[in-house]
Order: sequence, then C-alpha cells, then structure tokens
Amino acid sequence: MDELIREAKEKLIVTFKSATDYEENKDSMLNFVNSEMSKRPDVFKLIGGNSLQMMYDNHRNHVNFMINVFKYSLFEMLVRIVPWVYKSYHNHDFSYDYFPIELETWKNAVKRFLPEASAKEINKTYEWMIEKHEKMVELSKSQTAFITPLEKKWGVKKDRFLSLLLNSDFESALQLAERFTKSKDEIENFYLKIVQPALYEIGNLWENGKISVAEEHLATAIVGRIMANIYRKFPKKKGRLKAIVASSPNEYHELGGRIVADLLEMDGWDVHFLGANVPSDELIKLVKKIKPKIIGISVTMPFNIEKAEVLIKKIKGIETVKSKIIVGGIAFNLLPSIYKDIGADFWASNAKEAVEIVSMFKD
Ligand code: B12
Repeated sequence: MDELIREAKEKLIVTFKSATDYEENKDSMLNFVNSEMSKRPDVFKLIGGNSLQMMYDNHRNHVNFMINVFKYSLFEMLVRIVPWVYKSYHNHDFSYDYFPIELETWKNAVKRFLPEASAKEINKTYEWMIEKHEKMVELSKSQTAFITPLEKKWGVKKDRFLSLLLNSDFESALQLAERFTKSKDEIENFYLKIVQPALYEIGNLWENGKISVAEEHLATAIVGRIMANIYRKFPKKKGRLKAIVASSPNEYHELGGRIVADLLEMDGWDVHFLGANVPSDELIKLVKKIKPKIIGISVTMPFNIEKAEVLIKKIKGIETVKSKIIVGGIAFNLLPSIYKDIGADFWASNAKEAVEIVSMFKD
C-alpha cells in the first residue's frame, strides 16, 4: 500500500485546468459510461445479480470521487479507497473483471469529451489504475475495515449493544443505553466507545455481504431512537454560544454530526443540528440569521469533500458573519490535511476532540 501511494503521488499529476475540464464534462462522461457498459452482452456477468441502477450509482460515485481526487491531488486517498471499492462491490456479487472494463470505458469517455491535452493528463491516472488492477485485487483481499481498538470492558459492552442492534431489539438496547448514560462523561463514553464502534462494525458487516442494507438501516434507526431518548436527559442552554452542525450537501450520514451536536450541547453550546444533506443556500440563510460562533460540517463520503468546499467558501464569503468552521467525519479521518485545502479552520477526528477544540471560542 505505502509503495503504491508513493508511486501514485510521484507519477500522477493533474493540473487545475484538466481537473476543471473533467468536472465540467462529468454528465456527458457519466451518460457515455452508463450507456456503453449497459450495452455490453456480458454486463450481468460483470455485475452479478445486481440491477443496472446499482452500477449507475457506482459510476456516479466514481465520477464525483475522481473530481475530488483530481482537484485536490488526493492520490493517497485514491490508493486507499480503490481496494475498498473492489472489496465491497465484489462482496456484493460484482466480478473483479468489471473494474478494468469500467476504467477502460472511463478512459474512452475522457478521450471523447475532454480537450486533448487535458484528456492525456487525466488518462495517465486511469491507465495507472488499470495497470494496478491485480495489485488492487490483492489489496482488497487483505484490506482491514473500520476497526476501533477498545479496552476489554468497552469491547464487551459494544459487542452486547451490537448484538441487540442486529437482533433489532430496541427495548433491550435502550435499557443498556439507560444504564450507561447517567452522567455527562458516561454519555460521552457511550457514544464514542459503544455506539460509534458498533456502527462501524455494522458497516463492516454490510461491506462483507454479511448483513443486508435493510438490517443496516434498522440498526441505524434504533440508534437514532436511543439518541433521541438520551437527548431529552440533559439540560439545554439557549444563548450567545451558538453553533450549527450539519452534514454537507449530498451527505446522507448524519449520526456522527449528531453526536458532535449533542456533546457540544452538553458542554453549554446552543446548537442548531440540521442533519443530513443540507442544501447550501438554506444553510447560508440560517447562518446569516443566527450568526453562530462555530459551524460544524460533517462529511463521510470522500466524493462529498468538494461539496463541503463550495459550502465553506459561501459561508466565508458572508461579510456580516465571522463563524469558525470545524469539519469532521470519515472522509477527513482518511486524510486529515485536506481540511486546510478546502478552507476550514479546524478538523477533529471525533466528537470529544471537537468539543475540546471549539471550547477556546466559549469566551
Ligand atoms: C448508517 C450508515 C449509512 C446510512 C446513514 C443513515 C444516517 N441517518 O446517518 C445510509 C444508509 C444513508 C448510508 C448510505 C451510504 N453509505 Co453508509 N454507512 C453507515 C454506517 C454503517 C454507519 C455510519 C455512522 O453513523 N457511523 C457512526 C458515527 C458516529 O461515526 P462517524 O460518522 O465517523 O462520526 C464520528 C467522527 O467521524 C466525527 N465526526 C463526524 N461528523 C463530524 C462533524 C464534525 C464537525 C466534527 C468535528 C467531527 C465529526 O465525530 C463522530 C463522533 O465521534 C457506516 C459505517 C462506518 N464505518 O461508519 C457506513 C459507511 C460510512 N457507508 C458507506 C457507504 C459506501 C455508503 C453508500 C455509498 C452506500 C451506497 N452504495 O449507496 C451510501 C452513501 C450515501 C451518501 N451520499 O452519503 C461506507 C463508506 C466507505 C468509504 N470507504 O468511504 C461505510 C464506511 C460502510 C462500509 N464499511 O463500507 N450509510
């Protein structure tokens, strides 16, 4: 992995002009790739028993992810994410052969729709990815998923909570939560040492094809209900310490941001938590209205980093508001330094760290 990262960073260079050309032609390329791939007589051999829609979704995620890779030179992230993509799609019935064919089709799309010089530059990356196909297959087999190292006592509690989620046993999961959330510190531990690692494991089980999307949704819904119960327990302060926490546009993961929002609120902040996929313009209106001291933006999927950047630029452009922006979520945990490139003021790897960082703005 390290060797590949070094090689990718050294060899793959994309200028701003080529990255912009790629982004501007994204829809034409996407339509082309969808159409070419679905016309293939062997398409269902390549994508297994899945629907064409699942392949189209993958292509949309691909183009959005590559926009981020080219714009911010995220070649390290590319090397880290590709084996994961191979692994999770292969575990959901896609053939490994699908990937080089798909990449070759993207290469053709780039050649067809981009100006010659940009196409040449961008296609160096696609050629490199095709060349490294076997290596990526190998890496995808040894990829370790999202594992949180925990002390034994927390590991036991997390396992118990996880099994209740998997059995869809809301009542027992709520009882467990009630037992471990009697104080501020306990609530923090419950979220960071039980809920978060349990959800990461739910994701691993889905990635490995061991549970269905429905079971993953059920588990998430139970966690949402439990969080609502815990939220009612702690006193809320209204006042000058205003904060907004939201997931970026197109970001459907909201529980991480919600934990950040709740821990901030327990720490005395007056938090407006907006949840998933918040449209930029609506967020801007709220920022102008309440003028928060801090704004937290959550991004899980690397393909949404660019959306977060656009949002941050809009917020920083408001003359009447001087909010500090802190970002977090799995996308940044994979490559923390990117937060500076997109104009954020701070990054925190988890909710506890987020509370500590922004506490300097409490006075
Ligand atoms: C539940 C879930 C969903 C739900 C989300 C529902 C909801 N209401 O939130 C739904 C079904 C919508 C979903 C969709 C998808 N998901 Co999903 N999902 C998950 C899952 C299982 C749990 C997410 C979660 O809540 N984690 C727990 C929270 C507490 O952890 P956290 O987000 O990291 O948050 C902490 C820190 O990161 C930080 N933090 C988070 N936000 C912020 C914000 C600020 C300001 C700060 C300072 C800090 C901070 O503090 C938090 C608390 O400590 C994860 C597994 C995982 N590893 O997380 C997969 C996972 C994230 N999903 C994944 C994928 C692939 C997808 C989809 C692309 C699936 C698909 N094929 O459609 C879509 C993408 C949709 C989109 N456009 O966003 C992958 C991502 C892989 C990758 N390498 O990037 C994961 C990792 C699963 C896996 N193992 O493969 N998903």
